Amino acid sequence: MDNSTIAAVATPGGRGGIGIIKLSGPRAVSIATTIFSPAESKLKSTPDKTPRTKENSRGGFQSHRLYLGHIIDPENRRIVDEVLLCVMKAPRSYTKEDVVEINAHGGQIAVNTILELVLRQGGRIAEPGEFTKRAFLNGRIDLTQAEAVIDVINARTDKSLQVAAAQIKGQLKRSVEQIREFLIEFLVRVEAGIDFPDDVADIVDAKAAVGEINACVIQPLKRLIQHHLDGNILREGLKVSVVGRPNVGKSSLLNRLLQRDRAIVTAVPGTTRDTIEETLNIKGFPIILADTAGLHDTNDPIETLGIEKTMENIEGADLVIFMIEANCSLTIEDYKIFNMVQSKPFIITINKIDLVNGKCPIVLPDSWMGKNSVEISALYDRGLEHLKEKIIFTAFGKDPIDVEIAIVPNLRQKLLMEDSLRESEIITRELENGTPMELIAIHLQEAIDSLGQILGTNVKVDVLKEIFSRFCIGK
Ligand SMILES: Nc1nc2c(ncn2[C@@H]2O[C@H](COP(=O)(O)OP(=O)(O)OP(=O)(O)O)[C@@H](O)[C@H]2O)c(=O)[nH]1
Ligand SMILES: [Mg+2]
Repeated sequence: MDNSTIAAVATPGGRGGIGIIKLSGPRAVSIATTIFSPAESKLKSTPDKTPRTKENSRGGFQSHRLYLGHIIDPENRRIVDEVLLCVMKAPRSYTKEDVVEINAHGGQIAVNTILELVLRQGGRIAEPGEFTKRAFLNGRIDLTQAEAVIDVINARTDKSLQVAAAQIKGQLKRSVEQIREFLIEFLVRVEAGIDFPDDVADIVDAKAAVGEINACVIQPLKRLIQHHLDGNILREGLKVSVVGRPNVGKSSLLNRLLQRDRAIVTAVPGTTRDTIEETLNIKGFPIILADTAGLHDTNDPIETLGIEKTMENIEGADLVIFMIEANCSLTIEDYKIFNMVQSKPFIITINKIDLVNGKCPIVLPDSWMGKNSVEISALYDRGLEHLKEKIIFTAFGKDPIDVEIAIVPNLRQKLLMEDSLRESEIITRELENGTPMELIAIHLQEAIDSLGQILGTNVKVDVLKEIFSRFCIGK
């Protein structure tokens, strides 16, 4: 176990009201004592209900209490900044180690100078995510909760945040633990069967075991894996591509949904050359909306490049908004684009409904009938609520993922669940075929290990490194 004392600036760079310097480790309090001069002359004299044992008044500081004072350079006694300092003593802290937080004024120079002083007194600069890594290594949180911390920091909308916050509370951890405990209990029975081969049929009832594994392992794992597919969109954002002929109003729609003039809009066909992506929040879901170059036959080399980008964007999209105009009959190009978007879920969006007094004269061909369609006016803000509902409905179905109860594994967790599921399915087949218990035990151990890696009980060092490298410094 690393015995160093780590330090970092926890607030983002630039000017701000406050900047926080965080320390964690065995020397955190003694470093604070060396560079902090309290406004009250005697730290110990401040009234406090906590019994004043040697332990909880270490360094003169009482735990979980804010002290006003100055950071002073011990070499020249120069005042660096007026600060509020808080000591959180082990184990009642984020990392379960002694933690000190210094709330300084938010200028970069003040914050960096204090960090430098801390480092000079024996602290070491923290790696990205190292505070959370210590919280994990010291057993305060499991790996699923540590990973949820990144999701909270990166949350794009309130729904994404709700899912991540539930995970920090340990919902995913509890589900995985429950499945794993069942498998461990079953392994104990299987091993007893190996030790007492004559009684194996009494110890392990193969038929009943198949049913139990199905109900307690296979079905719950399948549900969690499905949640990854549905819920990952909350983490990554739903990719929606707006495509159509030039001039149908794609950029106007982007601007209207964003409520600002992000893309250039003109009456000249072929205005948008490059794909423009922006993130917006539709009913709590993060949507990455791409406005694309209009699709048509052209010899213009710039437009051709733009059209190639549009095709790439369609390829990577989760959903396509296929836009046509209410005031023009369908063209051969519209038919071509219709065929092009067939591989994706799409919404036929008839724009410029204002130009036809709200009555769309376009008769959609039979083959287009029954497809999702909606009439809008991007210019006059008509039908957009309906379009938003269609986007959510098409992407998530009638019951969009219930964030109150959703447990959403990330990709790493999902892959390990798939490993465990595969092994569990092999086990049920082997039980049905009467395979010897020794072989079943091997697959059980594999299934248990994969779930253990999700929780972090037997995870490899390089995997940990990879997970925590995705954090920012100071967390
Ligand atoms: N009347 C009316 N005009 C619209 C509407 N939406 C867009 N327009 C007009 O249609 C023209 C083209 O709009 P854009 O948003 O630039 O169309 P686009 O599909 O992005 O066009 P390209 O970038 O060339 O592919 C502009 O003059 C817009 O003002 C609408 O709902 N009603
Ligand atoms: Mg455009």
